[in-house]
Amino acid sequence: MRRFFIYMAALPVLLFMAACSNCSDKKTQVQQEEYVSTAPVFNSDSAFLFLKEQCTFGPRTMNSEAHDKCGDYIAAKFRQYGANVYEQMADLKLYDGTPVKGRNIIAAFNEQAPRRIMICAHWDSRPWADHDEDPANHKTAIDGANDGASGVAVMMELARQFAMKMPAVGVDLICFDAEDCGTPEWARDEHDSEHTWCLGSQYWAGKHHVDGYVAEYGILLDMVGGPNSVFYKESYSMQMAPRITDKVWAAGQKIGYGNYFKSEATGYVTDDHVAVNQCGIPCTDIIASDKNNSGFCQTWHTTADNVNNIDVNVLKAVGQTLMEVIYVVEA
Ligand code: AHN
Ligand code: ZN
Repeated sequence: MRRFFIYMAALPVLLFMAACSNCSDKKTQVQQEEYVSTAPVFNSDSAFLFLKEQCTFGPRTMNSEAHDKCGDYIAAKFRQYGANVYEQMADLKLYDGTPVKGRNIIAAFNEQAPRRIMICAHWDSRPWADHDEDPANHKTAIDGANDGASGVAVMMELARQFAMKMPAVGVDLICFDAEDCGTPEWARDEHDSEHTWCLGSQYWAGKHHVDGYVAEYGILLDMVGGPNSVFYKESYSMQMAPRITDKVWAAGQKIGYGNYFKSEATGYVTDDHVAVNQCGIPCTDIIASDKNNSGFCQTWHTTADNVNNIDVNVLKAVGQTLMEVIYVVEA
């Protein structure tokens, strides 16, 4: 009788042990199928801090003090992380002929490397919230937390990562100026809008920061921090840089961000990658689109494009995908 009780008492323990070894078996099986990357971890909290710091200057509109100060901040950050920083000053003209001082900021890492790629984003913010639901805001400058600061913030976190571990491939992080001062909606009757966007990248395409500059390809980041972001394959990217687009999207999907990087196509977007492609460097555009909102995200060119409307998970998905491309795909 006593022995029976001992057996009974041991039974749950035995069952538990059996169940446990069973789970861990399953776990190892699953782990074997799951892809484990060797890329360092992209810190999206750090990227978010870089995003907030840019927005703290206020809207980085052309010819403003906030623009000057933020430009200095961007150049200083990249230098802090060991980049060789080039600055390109450009005399540009807005849609109505207003002269503005453009400043492209280029952070070069591992300049001796035999192969290099470029990652780019615009750093200026739109002077007019011409898509705001309140017409009273149509001439108010936007913070551009998503449209402007997000791409630069991801590049700054990449720079911080490069300082800790230099990748084998050379990388240039290019901050284009004057992307977002294209003809406002409220001036469209009197002014053409063609060629009024992406002024900094057009300037750079005509005159690189170093003579004879070459990169194998480029990746443009535009609005990579908005809530509910989905990145479809943009049509100019598919037309002019299909292999690069497929490579980046495949990397994102492989590391588990298939719900952000969708293989489906979307329309043509006039963006900084167009000029880059035209000067002979195939460049893809990672740009969030919202098919329910006639193109871009809800906060696009509104006063709601501020730090309160940023999703760090989106910064992470894009940043870690770039880490995969840089440290694994191009290793
Ligand atoms: C146009 O609306 C013509 N192009 C969109 C490019 C853009 C503006 N990206 C951010 N802001
Ligand atoms: Zn914009």
